[in-house]
Amino acid sequence: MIQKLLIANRGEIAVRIIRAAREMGIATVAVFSEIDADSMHVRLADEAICIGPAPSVKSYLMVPNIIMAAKSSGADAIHPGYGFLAENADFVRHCDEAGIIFVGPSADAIDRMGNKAQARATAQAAGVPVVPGSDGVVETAADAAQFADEVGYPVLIKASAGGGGKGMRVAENADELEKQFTAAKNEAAAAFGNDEAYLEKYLAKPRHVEFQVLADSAGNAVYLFERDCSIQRRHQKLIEEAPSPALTPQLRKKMGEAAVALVKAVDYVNAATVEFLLDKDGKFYFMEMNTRVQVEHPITEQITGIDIIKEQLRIASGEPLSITQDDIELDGHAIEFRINAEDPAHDFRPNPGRIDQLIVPGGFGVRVDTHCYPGYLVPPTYDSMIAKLVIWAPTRDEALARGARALAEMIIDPIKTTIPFHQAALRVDDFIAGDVATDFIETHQIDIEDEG
Ligand code: MV4
Repeated sequence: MIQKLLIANRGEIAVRIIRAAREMGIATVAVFSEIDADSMHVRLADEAICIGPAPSVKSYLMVPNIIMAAKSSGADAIHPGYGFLAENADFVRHCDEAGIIFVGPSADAIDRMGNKAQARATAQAAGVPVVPGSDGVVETAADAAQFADEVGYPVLIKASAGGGGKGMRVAENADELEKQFTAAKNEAAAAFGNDEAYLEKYLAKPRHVEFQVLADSAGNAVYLFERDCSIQRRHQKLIEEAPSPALTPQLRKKMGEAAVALVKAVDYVNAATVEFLLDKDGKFYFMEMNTRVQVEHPITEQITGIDIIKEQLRIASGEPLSITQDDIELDGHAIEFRINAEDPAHDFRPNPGRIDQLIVPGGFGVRVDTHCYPGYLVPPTYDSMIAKLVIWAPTRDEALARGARALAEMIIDPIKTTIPFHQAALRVDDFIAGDVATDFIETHQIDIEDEG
C-alpha cells in the first residue's frame, strides 16, 4: 500500500484526494503555487511544498518541480487529479523513471486514448459502436468530400489531437467542406502541433452519456453505471446527473459492457471514463475515453456507495478490485451542480475575489465538495470552479426538489456564482422532464434572476 501520496493538484479535487488518503492512513504532501499558500489543500495535508509562482506553467505544470517535491518529501506515489498533468504521458514517464507510482493508467494507455482517431479505431476493433466515419485520418479535402458523399451531410471534421470540443468543425454541405476541412487542420496544427483530422457523420441533438470504469492490474474491470453530462456551455459541463434519465436497464447494461470491453482491449489500469453520444433513437456511439478521474465523479459515488478515489489508490497499490460487477447496485438518483465564480447574468464572465460570507447547505443527501472557507480569496489565475453541490435522493424528482432547496440555502457573498443559473435551470420544464440534449442551453430560455 502507498505510504505517502503527493497530490499534484489544487482546489476541491486536492482536498478530495487528501480526505480519501487520510482515511486510508496514507500520509499526504500538498504542492502549491505562491498564490495558493493559504488554500485549504495546503492546510489539510501533512506536508506542503511550494513549487513556484502563480502561473500554472510555472507551478502545477512544472514536471521537474513536482518530481523533486515527491523525492524530497519521500512520497512514493503521485495523484494528478484532473486537468494539469492528469493526462500527460510524459509526466507519467517521469514518475516511472523516478520510481514514483502514478495513480492512473500507463503512459502508453494515455497516448493511445489521447489520439482520438486511434481511440476510435481501437473502440471499433473492440466491438464498440462508433459514429459512421472515416477509416482513420483523412489526408485531403477530396478524400473528405468522398467520405461525406457516402455518409451524407452534415459531417464533423475532428482533430486527432483534439478532444473536449477543441479542433472540431461542422460542414453542412459540399460547398462548405473544403473550407471547414482546411480550417480544422490549420486550427489543429496551431493548437496541438498535429494537423491530423478524421470525419464523422454529425449527430444532431445528442446526449453526452459517460460510463465510469474501474480496472485493476489483474485484468478485472467493472462499470459503475453512467453520468448524463448534456447540460454544457461551450463544452464546459454545468450540471451532471446519475443515472441518465434517457437509459433503460437494457441499454445501461449494453453500454456498460461496451465500456468495459474497450478498457480491457487496451490493457487499461485504474479509473477511466468512456464517453458516448446517445441519439434520440437510443443508439449509442463511442465518442472519447478520458484517462483521469473526472470532476463529476461524486454523483457516481452517491448512487453506488463506492469511493472512487480510494479505489484508485488501492489499484495503484497493486491491490485487486474488492468488488465484482454483481456487487454494484444502482441506488437512487444524484445531481451535481458546478458552482463557478462566474456571473451567469453577464455571459458567465469570471468573478473572482474574497469570500466574506460562506454558508453551505446540508441535510440528508446534500454533499458540498469545496476548498473555500470564509475569508478565502478566489484567485483569477485558475479554473473558476469553487464548489460542487452534489445531491442524492431516492428518485430524480426528489433530487430536483432537494437541489432547489439546497441551492436556496447556499450563500457565497459577495462574489457572483452560477447558483442563479442552476436555480433557473431547475424551473425549465424540459430539464424537469429530463428531456435534454447537448444543445440545451442554446435552445432554452433560462431566466436568471440577477442578484443585483
Ligand atoms: C460529436 C457531436 C455530434 N456528432 N460527434 C463535442 C466534444 C467532443 N466530446 C465531441 N463532441 C461532439 N461530437 C458527432 N459525430 C457533438 C458533439 C458535441 C458535444 C458532445 C458532448 C457534449 C457536448 C457537446 C457539445 C457540442 C458538440
